[in-house]
Formats: sequence, structure tokens, C-alpha cells
Amino acid sequence: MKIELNNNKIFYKNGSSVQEIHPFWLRERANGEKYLDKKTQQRLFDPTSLNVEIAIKSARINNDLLEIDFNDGVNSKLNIEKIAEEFSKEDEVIYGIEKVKWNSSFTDFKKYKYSDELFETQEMYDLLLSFYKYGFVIIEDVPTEDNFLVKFANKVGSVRRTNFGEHFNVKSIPSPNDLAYTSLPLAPHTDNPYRNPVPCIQLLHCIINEVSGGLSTLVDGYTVTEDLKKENPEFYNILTKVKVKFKFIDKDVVLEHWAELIQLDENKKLKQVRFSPRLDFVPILEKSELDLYYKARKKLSAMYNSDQYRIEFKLQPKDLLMMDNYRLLHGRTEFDANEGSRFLQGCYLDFDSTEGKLRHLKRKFNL
Ligand SMILES: O=C(O)CCC(=O)C(=O)O
Ligand SMILES: [Fe+2]
Repeated sequence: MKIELNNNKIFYKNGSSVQEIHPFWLRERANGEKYLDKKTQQRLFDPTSLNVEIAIKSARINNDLLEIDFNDGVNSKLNIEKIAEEFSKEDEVIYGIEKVKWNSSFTDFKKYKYSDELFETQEMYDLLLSFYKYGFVIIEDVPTEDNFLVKFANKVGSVRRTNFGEHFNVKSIPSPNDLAYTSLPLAPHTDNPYRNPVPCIQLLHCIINEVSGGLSTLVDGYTVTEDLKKENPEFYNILTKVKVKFKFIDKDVVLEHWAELIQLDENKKLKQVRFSPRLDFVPILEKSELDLYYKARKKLSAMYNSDQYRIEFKLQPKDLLMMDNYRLLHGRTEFDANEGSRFLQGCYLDFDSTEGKLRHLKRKFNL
């Protein structure tokens, strides 16, 4: 990447492509102390109040700085490398991390160890990278007293509170408002598809686990939906188009949200999976369309539930599982509550927490 000057116009050259940089784009980035607050990196002026016809009076390059005098009297010295960083139209820090697809053969994943210092270390950066690659991470030895889970979440970012509270207790109870609070098996599902927005990340912290069953299960929704796209594009397509209603009710609230089982982004890449077949209601479509939809959902469900994709492991007390609720499905096998206690605590985070922490650690360690 190179910056070139020609007749008070500024060009960037990248390989064989040469493009003029709009003068206003440069003027908006004026960084003298009158224009930019050094600490917050926030503008001290409102660029929408400037004349859009702004022009460059003169410009020169001094080593790694591009110095510009604009025709409104403003002088600015811009770091050329910083300009280059802005050429990407996507968030490269997060989208640059390549997702690794996995299936049931993925058993040798790395586990991380908790320490009070963890959150500000390069190990934490590595942990977050691993989370973005695989969609989950396990941290061992996380203290269990006084709902430590919430403190943990708030050290990563800010806990996402819901109507279940800041955190929820997953144990078998007499009159539950959700099947999670029984000893029944839970088939692979994503949490809370009836919320808008859906909580991005789920944390499950094992406090007590005395039963022989109750294994935790995970499925990579990314692997499954990519396989479905290859094997049965018609099924895949309808599941990316039909919006279904997800619903949760209890005595205080009625939560509803309409969305696709496989939601794509504007580039047709996977944005989010939702799967919770006890809570979804498809609208009345043409009979032939519903015919296809039901076959497609059945196939997707069979894939999510097949041994080919699922990993199973037992969470030990103090283990904390952090998983991407937009990518992974989770569940558990049945357990016998007469064998002893099984007690997990859960809470949610949103992606701004993990993204913010990851960028901060990248900056801190110059990575
Ligand atoms: O009991 C478990 O291991 C998982 C429960 C669950 O799915 C949840 O709390 O969201
Ligand atoms: Fe769940």
C-alpha cells in the first residue's frame, strides 16, 4: 500500500489498483488537538456541519505521515499506516479469525485454567481466539462461591441480564418454568430464540455434579448447516427464508420473536442458527411450501441430533463452559436426581463483551 500525491489529490495504490481518497474523508480525520480528543479518540467537531465541497490546498509526505492543508485553514498530519488500516470494509479483527468447523471427532480441545489475573493476559487473548475459532471454550478451576460466574462474566465484559435474572440456577426443581430445570434430557438447542436480540454467548458454570449422567453436549451449527447446504440445497434454502415465531411465556411476560432457523448475513454467510423445537411456530404457508419446510426441519433436526456431529463431556465442578449461542447448539443427557446433586449456573454475554476484550488485548500486547 502506498500513498501518492498528484496535483493536490491524494491516491492510494494497492497492487495494481489506484484510487483517489476523497478530501472530505481525510478532513473528517483531522487529528490536531483542536479536532480530536487524544484520550477518547473522539472528534471535537461535528463533520456534518462542514462544507462537503472541502478541498486540499497542499499536501506532502514526511516519512510515515501525510500532512495536509485544507482550504478551510485546517492542517492535519495523518499516519499512513492508520489510513491503510481503514481500507478494509469489514471488521478484520473479528471476521479475520477463521472459524474452524468441527464434528464428533473433535475431542482434544484445549482447556484453559482460571487465575485471578487471567483477564488481562495474553492467555486470555488466546482463549478468546479459540472461542471465535471453535465457538466454545472451557475454563477449569473457576471459583464457585457467591455466584462467581457473574463476576467472571463482568470481567470479560458486561453480563446480559434477562427476565431470568443476572444468572440462573440450572437444577432439577419441583415446578419449573423451563424444561432445563428438570432431570430430563435436553436435545441440542440454542437458548432463548424468542428474545430480540437473542443473547449471544452462554456461560454455564458447574458448581456440583454428583450424577453419572447429565453429560453436556455440543454441536457445531456451522458444520451442520454447511453440510446441509451441500447435501440438500433446497432444504437449506427454505430454512434460510421462512421466519418462524419463537415464543416463551410465564406469569410475568410473553416473549416472541420471528426469525429463520438458519439466518444469513448480507453476504449469504451464516449469521445465526436458532433451534428449539419446543418453542417454534411456523406460519400458515402454502401447503407445498410447508411440505418442504417440514421435511427440511426434520432433516436439520436429525443432523443436529446425530452422533456424527455431537461431542459429549462431563463438566466437573469449577469448569466453566462459554459458548457461542449464535453458532453452537447445546444440550445434556438425562440424569437421575436420586444419585445426587447436579447444579450448574448460567448467564449470558453479548458479542460486544468478547469483541471489546479481544481488541483491547490485541492493542495491549501489540498483536
Ligand atoms: O443442564 C445443562 O447442562 C444445560 C441446561 C441448558 O440447556 C441451559 O441452561 O440453557
Ligand atoms: Fe439451554
